[in-house]
Amino acid sequence: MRVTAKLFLAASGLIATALRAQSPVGSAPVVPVTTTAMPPAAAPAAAPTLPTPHIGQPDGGWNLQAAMTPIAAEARHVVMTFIDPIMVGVCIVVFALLLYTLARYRAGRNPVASRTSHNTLVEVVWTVVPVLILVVIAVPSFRLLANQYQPPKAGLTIKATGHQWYWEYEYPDQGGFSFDSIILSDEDAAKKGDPAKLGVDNRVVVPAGVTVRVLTTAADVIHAWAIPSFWVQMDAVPGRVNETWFKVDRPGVYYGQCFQLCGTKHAFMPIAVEVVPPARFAAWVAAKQKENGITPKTAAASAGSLTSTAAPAANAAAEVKTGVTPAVPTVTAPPAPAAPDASPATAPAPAATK
Ligand SMILES: [Cu+2]
Repeated sequence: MRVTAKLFLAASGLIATALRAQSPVGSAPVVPVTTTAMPPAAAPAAAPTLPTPHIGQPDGGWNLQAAMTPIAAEARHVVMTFIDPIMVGVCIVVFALLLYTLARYRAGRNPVASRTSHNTLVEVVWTVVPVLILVVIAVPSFRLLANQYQPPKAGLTIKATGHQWYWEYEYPDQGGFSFDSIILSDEDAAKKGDPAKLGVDNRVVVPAGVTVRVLTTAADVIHAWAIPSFWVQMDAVPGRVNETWFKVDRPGVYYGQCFQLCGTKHAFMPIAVEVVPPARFAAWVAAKQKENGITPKTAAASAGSLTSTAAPAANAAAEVKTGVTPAVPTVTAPPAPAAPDASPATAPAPAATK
């Protein structure tokens, strides 16, 4: 028993040394988003964006998907360089102790069984060491959680409603148009360049570099809106609205799925998010508004409350596309509550947002 205790102590010392060597707590540099390269010049508005292999979709590997948002980069760093090594270390120690015990205390070597039933030192060690490990893990985990729940000011709000078994999207600040997003057959997905089982007929389109707030709800049972490469997963619950957010700088197509068992076709309601340059987003919004007979009343309504510096250009592009004379924003509503980071370009907040 004394030998076991010594082994335990040695093992916990090893873990402590390993943790110190890792030492990501406190000084952890936030890993930048791994891929910031922009694709070639923006394609014409009509052509759908093609996904990039291994980006924003499962690639059969063991690791988490490449991070496409700052939060995903931070989460990936916490998991892969911090929690994974601790898990591997714990497994090695536990299995080594198990093997040692099996060999050392086998019946053949111990004809007279030990009657030991209690060892204070060992009991203290196997209680304190796991507690310390959990405390060490808690520090970066809580920091990540806090960052996730302190989103920057949103530039665009979209609403995702889960149905059995498809998603419906609404753009409340762009005139409130909505559309359904339904899975494509494997043949149609291949034609469009989408991975099998992940392609949809209508993708969610959002502008690059803009913080997007996603409101999730459901019309029948509980679903969940999730994009692994964004580190976003939020339940969509009937009768209530949840909120999550993401900000992606790199234009491209990113896939997710419903993450809540919601019925027989749970696996067949994928999510495809197409991130496009702001000007192209404005053109897409204008086309959608035209299709739905929505006339943007003000410049602000055409591109919503995009707060990035690209917003004015986006508005202009939307006006050109719709042929709407940009009514000088007759702002009657008081300016939105002054947020410290509110840019002057966003002053004309859409009057009818809710
Ligand atoms: Cu679902």
